[in-house]
Amino acid sequence: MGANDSALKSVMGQPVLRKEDARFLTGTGQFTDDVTMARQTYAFFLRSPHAHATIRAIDVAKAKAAPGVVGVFTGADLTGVNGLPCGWLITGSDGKPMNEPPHPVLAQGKVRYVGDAVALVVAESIDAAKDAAETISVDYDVLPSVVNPVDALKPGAPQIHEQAAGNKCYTWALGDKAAVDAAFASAAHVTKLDIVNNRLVPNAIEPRAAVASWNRADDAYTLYVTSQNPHVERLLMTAFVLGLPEHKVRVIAPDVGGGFGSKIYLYPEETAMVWAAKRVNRPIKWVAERSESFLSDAHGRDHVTHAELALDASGKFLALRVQTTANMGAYLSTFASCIPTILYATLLAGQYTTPAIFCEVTAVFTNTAPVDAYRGAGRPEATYVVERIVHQAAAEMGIAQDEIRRRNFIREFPYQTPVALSYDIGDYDQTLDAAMAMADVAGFAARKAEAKRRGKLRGLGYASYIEACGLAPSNIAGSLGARAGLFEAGEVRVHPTGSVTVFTGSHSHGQGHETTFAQVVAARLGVPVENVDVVHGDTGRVPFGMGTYGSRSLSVGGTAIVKALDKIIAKGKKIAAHLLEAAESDIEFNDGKFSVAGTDRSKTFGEIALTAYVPHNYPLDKLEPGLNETAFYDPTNFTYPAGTHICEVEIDPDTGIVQVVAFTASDDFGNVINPMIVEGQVHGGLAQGIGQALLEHCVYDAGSGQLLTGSMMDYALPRADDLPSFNVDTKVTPCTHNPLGAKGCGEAGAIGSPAALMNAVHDALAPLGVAHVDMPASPHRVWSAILKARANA
Ligand code: MCN
Repeated sequence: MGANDSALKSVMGQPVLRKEDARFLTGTGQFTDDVTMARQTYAFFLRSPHAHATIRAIDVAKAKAAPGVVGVFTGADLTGVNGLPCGWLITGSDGKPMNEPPHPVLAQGKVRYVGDAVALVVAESIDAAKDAAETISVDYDVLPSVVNPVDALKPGAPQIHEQAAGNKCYTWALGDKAAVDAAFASAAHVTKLDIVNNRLVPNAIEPRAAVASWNRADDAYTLYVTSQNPHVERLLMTAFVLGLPEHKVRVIAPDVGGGFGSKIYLYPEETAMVWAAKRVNRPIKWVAERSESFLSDAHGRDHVTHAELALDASGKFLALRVQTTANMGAYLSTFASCIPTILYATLLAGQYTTPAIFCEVTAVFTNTAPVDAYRGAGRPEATYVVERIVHQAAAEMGIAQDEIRRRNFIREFPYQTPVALSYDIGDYDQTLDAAMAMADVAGFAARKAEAKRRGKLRGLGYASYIEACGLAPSNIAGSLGARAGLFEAGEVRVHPTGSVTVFTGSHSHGQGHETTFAQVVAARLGVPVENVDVVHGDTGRVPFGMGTYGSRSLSVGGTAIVKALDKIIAKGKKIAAHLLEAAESDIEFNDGKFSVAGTDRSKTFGEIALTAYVPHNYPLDKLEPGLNETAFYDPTNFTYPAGTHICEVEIDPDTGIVQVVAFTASDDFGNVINPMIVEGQVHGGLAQGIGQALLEHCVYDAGSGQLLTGSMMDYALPRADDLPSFNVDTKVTPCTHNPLGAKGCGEAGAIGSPAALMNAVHDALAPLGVAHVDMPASPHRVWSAILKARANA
C-alpha cells in the first residue's frame, strides 16, 4: 500500500468490532419486511401442487370477488412480459448453444415443479389474499414427472420442455481428452469413484421478501427486495423481462439476513409484483413463508459424478477424468448454467500438478425447483471430487494422506492448469503443515487406539482445496459465455469536514462490509474508522454494482474503492501543493497528512477536504471544487484462496452416528483486513459444509415429484451441538494482482469441509471394509454401510 504504511498498520489486520452490529444487536436493522408503505397491500402466490401438469383452465372469478381482494393475476394477464433470463450462455461440445426454454414469471399453460407460481393474489391483508387464493380453481392434467437428473436423461423419461429434447440443457466439456486417454493407458494405478453431491436448500435466516410500489406522478417504481445484487436485479428485470426503462426503477436491498447465493437471482415473485404494482396502483408486500422458501428458493449442488484418477507407481497424478450429470431443476435460474461448468470443471486441478484433465458435464432439466449457486457454487463440488478421489487413491496405494498430496503439490507460480485457470500464487505445503500441527496428527494413532478401546471408530480426513473467487475478469467471463460484466464500482464522497461516505456496488448481507470497507478507507486516508460510513444496496444511491457472490466483495469491490481513494489522494495532493506553495510532485501523503517532502510543512486531510468545499483562494482555473471520486475496477484474474482442512470423526458402529470431534482449517486468504470477521466467515462456511456432509439433504419423491424435505422438521440444518469448537488459522501469500493483496474468504469453509469430513468417515470405516458412503453421512446410511460390509465379509 506504499505511502500510507504506518496508518495501515493501525487499522488493517485488526479485529475491529462490527459497526453494523449496533443495529443488528439492538433490533433496529431495517429488513425488507420492516418496510411498510401507505396503502400497502399483500401478495400471495398460488403455487402448483403438482410436479408436472398441463393447465387446462384457471378460474379466478370467485377470487376476484372475494372480500379484500385488490387484484388477481395469472400467466394469461402478463401480456408483453418476457420470461426470466439466464445470465450465462454455455456452448455445448457440439458447438450449439445450450437449450434455454422459457422461464415464465407466472405459469403459461404448464407447471414444471411443485411450487411453480401459478397466480398472484393481491389483497388488503395476507389472510384475505390466502382465502381468495383457495377459491381459485385450476384444472390440472397431471403428467408423469422426473426428479433425478440421471433418470431424466433415460429414453422415455417425461419430457419437461418442448425446447429441450431428452431434457438436456447441454453437454459441455473441458480439457484434452486425447492426452487424458493416453495417460490412463500408461498408468500404474487407476482409482475410480462414483459420488453424489447432495442437493441442498439454502435456508438463509431471513426468507425472501419484496415490497413493490409504483408512483403515478413520475411513472417510476421502487422495489425493496432481499437481493445480493440490486443493480443486476434491476437490469435483468427492466431490460429483459418487463421492458421498463431502467432509470424508472429503483431497487433497494436494505438489510438482508443472509443469502448464501440464493438471493443473487431474479425470481418470479418480485418481477410479478413490480408489474402488478402499477396495475393495482398500490404498494404490494410479499414475505415468503419458510415452507415457500423450501419450495421456491433456488437450491444448490445436485451432481452425480463418475471420476477416475490415473497415477504412476510413486503416486504422482497423471490424469483425471470426470463425468458429471448436473440437475438444473425445472428452469434455468439466473446463473445456473455456469455453476457445473465454469465454476466446477476449471477447479479440477485442485492444488496439484495433474498434467491432463478432461471433464464432461451434462446439465439436465427435471421437475424440481431451479438449482443455482449456493455457497461455494461449483467449487465445493469440484473439491469433493478431487479430494475424495485423492483420499481413495492414497488408501488403495498405501500412501499417507499428507504424503500423496505433497508429492503432487504445485510449487511454482504462476501456474497454468490444464483446465483454463492461471493460479497467481500459493503455498500449499504451508497450510498443510499448519493444519497437521493444529490437528495434532501426530497424536491421532493414540486417540484412535483409545477410541477403539471404547468400541468406537476414529477417522482422520484431509481436504487440500483451492477455489477461484473474486469473480471475475469480465473479458475471461465474457469469453466463457457470461452475458454481464463482472467488475465493481465504488464512490468515495469526502465531506467538507473530512468525514467520508463510501458507496459500493458490493452488498453486505452478513459479511461485515460496513466494517472492513471502512477499515480499508480509514487506513488509506488516515482517518478514524468511525468517520467512514459505507452505503450499499440501493440503485438510487450507488453508482453501479455487480453485487456480492463468489467471495468477490473485498478483492473486487474493495479494490474499486481503493482506486477511488487513489483519485481522492491525487486530487488532495494538487490542493495541498497549492496551499503549501510547492510542486505537486513534492507532496507526500502519509498518516492522514499531505506534506512537502523533506520539510515539516503539511496540511491535514481535513484541511484539504475543507479547502475543496470552501474554495476561497482555490485554483479554480485548474481544479474543480469538491472531493468526490468514483472508480470502476475489473480484475485481471480470479483470486485463489487455498488451504487444508482436517476433520477428525468418531463413529459408533452400533448406531452409525458420526461425531465430528475436531475440525481444523488452515486457510490462505492473502492479506486479511479483519481477522475476526474472516474467522467468522470461516466458521459459518464450515458449519454449512459440515451440514452438507452430515445432515442436510433435499429429497423429492421419485414417483410424485413432491418435495419430501419441505420443512425444518424433515430437513436437518446443523445445530450448535453438531459442531465442534473449530480450530482455525490463516497463512498469507498476498494476491499478486489487487492492491490489497487480498483473496476471498467467504466460501472457503463450505468448500473444503465436506470432503475433509467424508474422508474422515471413510478413514474410520475402512477397517470394516466399507467402500463408499454418500453425503449426508446420516446414522442410517453409515449403519447400513457397516451392516453391508459385515455381510460381505
Ligand atoms: N475479508 C477480509 N480479509 C480478506 C478477505 C475478506 O477481511 N482477505 C472480509 C471482507 O472484507 C468481508 C468478508 O471478509 O467483510 C467476506 O469477504 P469476501 O471473501 O470478499 O466475500 P464477500 O463479501 O463477497 O461475501 C460473499 C461470500 C459468499 S459468496 C457467500 S455465499 C456467503 C459469504 O460470503 N454468504 C454469506 N458469507 C456469508 N456470510 C453471511 N453472514 N451471510 C451470507 O449470506
